[in-house]
Amino acid sequence: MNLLKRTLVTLFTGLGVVAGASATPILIDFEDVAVATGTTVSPGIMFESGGFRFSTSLAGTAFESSGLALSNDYSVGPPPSDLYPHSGSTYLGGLSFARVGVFGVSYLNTVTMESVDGLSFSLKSLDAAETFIEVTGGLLRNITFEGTTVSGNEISTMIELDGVLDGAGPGEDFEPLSFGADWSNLASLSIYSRDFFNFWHIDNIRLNTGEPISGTVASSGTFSLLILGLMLLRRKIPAH
Ligand SMILES: [Ca+2]
Ligand SMILES: [Ca+2]
Repeated sequence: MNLLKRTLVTLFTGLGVVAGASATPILIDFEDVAVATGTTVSPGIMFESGGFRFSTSLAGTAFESSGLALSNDYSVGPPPSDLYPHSGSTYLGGLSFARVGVFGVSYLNTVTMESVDGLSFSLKSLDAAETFIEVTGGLLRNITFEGTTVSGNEISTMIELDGVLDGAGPGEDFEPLSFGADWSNLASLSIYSRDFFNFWHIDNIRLNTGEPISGTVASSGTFSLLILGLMLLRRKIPAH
């Protein structure tokens, strides 16, 4: 194979790595995590579901086992003393913040999700719900979502929940939330609430995975190959 042919093969192979990437739809419904019906468990500071890793920013604090909760039709008592949402399945809960005593130091709990395989992703939709616990006196009313793109840009939205929560059994506790095209090419998604001291809940996260995040490096590598190829070709062409 002569130099020109070798160079072209190398270039097209490199470009093919980038052009071959395609979006893959994913549903994260948390059913791949074993949680017995009627219970809630702490997965610790992180867990994996649907090829994604979920972690809490409370890791390293005295509250690190409180940041994440996986519940499956869990209910402490009959309404209105305790109302956990119902989705007929397992869902993820995130504590809004942890605090030392009633007026002590507070730690905002941010739950971050990212691809285990280092893939970028586009968030499409998810189901979200609140919790009401009468003994603590309040209803968590909003959730904030913050996406960080592969290129480092950030996108954020705070969503007011509908306040509809009737606890165990079929109901309308969870509401569907949709995300537009701006929520594409994400490297990570962070979820938190600065609202009332309580849990927010999500289930059925729909997204499309894309290129490996290191694909941006691959792209750079492809351009390096292009420059190298042009240099080699230039050396091959006799000077006038
Ligand atoms: Ca589920
Ligand atoms: Ca609701």
